Amino acid sequence: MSAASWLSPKRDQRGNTIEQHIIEGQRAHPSATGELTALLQQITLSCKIIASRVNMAGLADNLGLTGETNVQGEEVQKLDELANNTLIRLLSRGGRTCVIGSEENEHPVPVPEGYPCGKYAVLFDPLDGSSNIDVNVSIGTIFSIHERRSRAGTAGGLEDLLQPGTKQVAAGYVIYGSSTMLVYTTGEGVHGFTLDPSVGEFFLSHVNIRMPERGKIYSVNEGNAATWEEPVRKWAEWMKTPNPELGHPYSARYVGSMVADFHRTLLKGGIFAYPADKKNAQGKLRLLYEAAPMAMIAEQAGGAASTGQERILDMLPTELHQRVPLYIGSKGDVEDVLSFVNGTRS
Ligand code: P6P
Repeated sequence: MSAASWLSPKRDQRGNTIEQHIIEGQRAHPSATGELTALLQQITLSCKIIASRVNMAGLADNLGLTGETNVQGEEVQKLDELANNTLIRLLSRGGRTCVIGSEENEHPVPVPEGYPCGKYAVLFDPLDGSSNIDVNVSIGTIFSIHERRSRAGTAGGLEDLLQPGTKQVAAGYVIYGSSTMLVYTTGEGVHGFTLDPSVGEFFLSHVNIRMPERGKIYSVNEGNAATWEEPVRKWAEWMKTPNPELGHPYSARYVGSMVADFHRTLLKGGIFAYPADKKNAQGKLRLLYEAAPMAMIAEQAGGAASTGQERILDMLPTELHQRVPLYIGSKGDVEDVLSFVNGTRS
């Protein structure tokens, strides 16, 4: 698409920046104050900075470990730290948030003394899949935005972060891959923006992304199969047993970076799963800043997301870093795995 077509008044929505897209969306909500727009712009700027560092990590000595371990007991990569510090610095001082929850920080991160508290609570995984950084596999930033529950003007806290996924005002992710793409929803469909590095701006490239009813790909770490519950093992076997009526076997794809595996599932359909296992009794993925934002996106695109026992978005969180089993993707494919997990199919 030539630059000129982005400027012509007759263009379709493609080519809009995120700000233009939100403002056009807000026309339907006269009460919108622009605060969410400002917050999304702060997140977007943070991710542009992260993208620039990720894309030259090998040259700028950002690869490798810091020697620290985070609250998850995972080795902290230099880019993890850079991504986390960038998001915290821009959001905690941007006047739109009252508190931050980050995968890299054990406790809620407050707004610094002397800076204004805003009306939003933000949660993020600053650089998901970071164990793949050194081998140049796609990684990503995942974010979730809630309106604060605590009194305006006061310091935010845990009560503002521990909210069910149904209360999310917005959710999204940025995937740092062959191109850098931001995918987000404010509850009015799912939209994708691709970064044009020549101008340093994200432009609308995927309008109203919809997930197919079923796909042809299943994505799960089968190296864990011996530690799964029996019904999950039976499901995985069923997915790869030839059955032309069902379109089985599905293809197996597993990157090991949730943002990459989910992004493919969103665009092509199918299912991504991280079941509970004997190593991770509650699953490995975190509810508040991985499963819940991705579940909002999946449902907004016509898909589904479950723990195996309940809808992800209905879960009432009790801890900032709590983990959940996750089955997410095309509605039909999620229903199929639940039929095994719930025992209606064996
Ligand atoms: P495993 C990355 O560390 C992550 O949190 C997700 O991005 C990814 O889906 C999962 O863990 C991969 O875990 O155990 O398959 O390596």
